[in-house]
Amino acid sequence: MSIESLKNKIVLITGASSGIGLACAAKFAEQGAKLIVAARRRNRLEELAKDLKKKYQTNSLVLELDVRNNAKVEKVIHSLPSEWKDINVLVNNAGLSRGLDKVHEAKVDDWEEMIDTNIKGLLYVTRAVLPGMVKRNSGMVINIGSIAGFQPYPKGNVYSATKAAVDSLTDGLRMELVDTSIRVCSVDPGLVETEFSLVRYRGDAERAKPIYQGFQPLKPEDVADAVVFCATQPAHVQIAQLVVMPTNQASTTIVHRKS
Ligand code: NDP
Ligand code: 8X3
Repeated sequence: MSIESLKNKIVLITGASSGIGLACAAKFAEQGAKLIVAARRRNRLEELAKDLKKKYQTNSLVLELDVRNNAKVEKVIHSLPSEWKDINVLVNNAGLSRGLDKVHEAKVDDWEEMIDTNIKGLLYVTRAVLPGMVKRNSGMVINIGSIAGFQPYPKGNVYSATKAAVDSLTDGLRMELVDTSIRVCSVDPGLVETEFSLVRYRGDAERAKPIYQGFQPLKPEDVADAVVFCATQPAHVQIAQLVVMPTNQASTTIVHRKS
């Protein structure tokens, strides 16, 4: 069965300034896709676009975008230049965790940020992009969930709930679009070494570092390979959910560390 080519396909990746999103941008570029890279840190995106141009002759469009701002999301998506309008693949990757606290001790602002980014931000971007896909009866939505979405862990309760919402929204969307050619999938990773923990602990590297020590965590490129795998299946094949974990991780709370 021949794989679906990504050559000249337009791929929008949110959270492309770091980690999994950045690795996805590179893998899609390698396959010949045209990239719309979105995040808040414009300088990083511009750096990425320059790199991809040099390595793969990729054309990229940089979107400085906070996915929590629905008015801005609508504005930038609806005013894309005509040659970038027909998005073929949307990778909803932008997301974060804040804090590691029991519900009765946590900061409400941390919850607001996670819920606003991981759930509402994903919905805003999807709401803006999906009508075009439906109109063309073509496209793919790939949501980055987490194993935390089906295996909540203590103190990561609210983050896990946001990722459960991502999986639920993914399933619901697939049902709503069953009479179309649009495919909807989630890629749900275990521990991936990115800036994720640094963000969770607000820049405290001493707390973040041990999370990825004593075993081999996933690299962002491993997850990007899974995302590209979903996006390159033949048109009649829909990978509904792909769970990717490090070999020495069995669940959110069971990680075998050597030291
Ligand atoms: P990083 O912190 O390395 O990357 C997160 C990305 O999300 C950054 O590009 C950041 O860009 C972007 N982002 C955050 N908030 C916003 C916002 N409001 N608007 C736009 N972009 C935003 O972490 P990861 O690469 O690990 O995280 C990517 C996704 O993978 C997340 O959804 C995370 O929940 C998920 N995940 C991560 C795992 C891990 O172990 N690392 C495991 C399972 C899932 P900027 O700050 O420039 O806006
Ligand atoms: C991120 C993985 O286990 O750190 O989704 O929450 S975990």
